[in-house]
Amino acid sequence: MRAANGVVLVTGFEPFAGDTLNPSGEIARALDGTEVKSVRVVGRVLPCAFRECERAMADLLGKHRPEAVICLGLAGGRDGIHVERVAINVDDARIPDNAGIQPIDTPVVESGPAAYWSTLPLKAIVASLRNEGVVAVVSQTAGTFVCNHLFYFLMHTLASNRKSRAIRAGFVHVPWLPEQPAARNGQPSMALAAQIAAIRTLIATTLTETELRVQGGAEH
Ligand code: PCA
Repeated sequence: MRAANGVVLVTGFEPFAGDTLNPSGEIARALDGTEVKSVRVVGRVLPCAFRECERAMADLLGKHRPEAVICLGLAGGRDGIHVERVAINVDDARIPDNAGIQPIDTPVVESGPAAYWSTLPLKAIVASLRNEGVVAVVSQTAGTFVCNHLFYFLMHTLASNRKSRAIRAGFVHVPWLPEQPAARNGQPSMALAAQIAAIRTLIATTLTETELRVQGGAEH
């Protein structure tokens, strides 16, 4: 049985790299205050900055004590919903973050393990999305920018405390919105309403799927 007043935390990011829109933040905003499987969604938009997003995440974990955490980010150029398998212990930024910081070959956590697996039910999520006609895959890299940084920080924080180790958590990359310039120039995109519906399905699967398959296996 799940505790009453359960909360699932969904985060997205503010726009970055000169963009005016970030679908991940729009999804978090749209889902805030809604319910999925009788669990309340707390949706928040995080700063796209290495240090500030850590602080914001730590505050949210302490304040809401969520039973699951799903972080979202934009991966322009990717097709469909990409459920990330692994967070790696490196920051290697091609561009500065929104605070002007550009770490190169720097660990996310000094002396932390090389990587953490997502604890979301990856294959069940992909299956449930495909079942609804959504393009979805397990992705093997969340990159080395702010998204991977937040993902690694989240998993490290949860793993570091016995009480939070069982919390399901992971990262999901979403594509451009059709109205964004890159999409107008032919890159893959998905309408916001479809992205929101897909993330609702993903949350429902996370809350109901009890079996966690081996995370390190090859993709099929
Ligand atoms: N995408 C970037 C950072 C913020 C976002 O939405 C990334 O993939 O790292």
